[in-house]
Amino acid sequence: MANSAQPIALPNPFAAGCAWIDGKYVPIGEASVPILDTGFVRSDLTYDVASVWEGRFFRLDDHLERFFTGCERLRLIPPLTKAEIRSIMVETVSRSGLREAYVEVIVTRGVPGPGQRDPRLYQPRLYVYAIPYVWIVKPELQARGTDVFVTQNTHRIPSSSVDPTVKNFHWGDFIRGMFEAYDRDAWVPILPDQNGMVTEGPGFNVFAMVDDVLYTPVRGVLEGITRRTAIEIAKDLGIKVAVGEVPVEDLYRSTEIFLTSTAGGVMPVATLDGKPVGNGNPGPVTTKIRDRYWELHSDPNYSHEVDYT
Ligand code: PDG
Repeated sequence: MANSAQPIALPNPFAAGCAWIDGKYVPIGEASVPILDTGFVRSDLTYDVASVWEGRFFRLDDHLERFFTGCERLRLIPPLTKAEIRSIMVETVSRSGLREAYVEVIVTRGVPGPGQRDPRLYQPRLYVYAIPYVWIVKPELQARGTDVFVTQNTHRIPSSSVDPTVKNFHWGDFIRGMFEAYDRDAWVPILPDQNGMVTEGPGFNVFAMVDDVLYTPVRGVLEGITRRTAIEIAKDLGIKVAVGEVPVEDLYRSTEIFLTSTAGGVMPVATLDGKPVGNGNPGPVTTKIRDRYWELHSDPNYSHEVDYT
């Protein structure tokens, strides 16, 4: 072959995603977990997910604060400082080149030594990865609103067993709820607690407009960063917000319902248990909050630029 001095543009090995494990950055497809990690075999971990939109991290420090509070509640000591973890999260995105990313950080209790059973003795392990942005409800479906089912045979796991304010992988109730929803031709479930109060769904919080007040459950839920943003936006817009107990019956008389998550933003609901919510289209309050939510992604008070160089 002829000798050529032409530089060849190699494809970025991190383009599909970049992970940080054991001090090294690896392509997402090569990232793996030791099989004895108690995060995997015991769900003994906490995690958080932040997002990058148009090359900017959204409320990263709020995510990190929640993450560290979660670690403390589980008596998990992260192996690195908040500042170190923050820069690794940024670096995974920067290496991937992804302008729209889903960025997850996990701390597990670790890998027990041979015969060890005392979780106090394990070395906590850190995992970080960035992959392309994830939509719980795809934008095309958000435009018309999604279809939701309130589960009848699945309750949210009680808070006295698993603290929902600490982000966790105990998704048995959610996955069961998802199958219940699919069986009813719905896309996502909303899970009630054992007293018939609305909690949340697989990866999102729930809001409902009832008698011109915007309700969202106070207890039994993750205190979502998107939830917090939606509450701030609603208050700013002069909408009355009530963070309290929300009986499932109230969902059935609501004029608008939307779901909130880092993975998808503010997601309008078109039908509940097969019946239209309001007139069956995304409502005016939902639309205003959703538009403002995306606008804030370029606001320096809420977001900061990723350095991709
Ligand atoms: N409730 C639960 C149980 C969640 O897992 C999430 C977010 C939320 C509420 C909303 O919180 P926030 O607004 O801070 O995102 N979980 C999704 C995981 C998503 C998935 O399904 O992959 C997220 O962090 O994006």
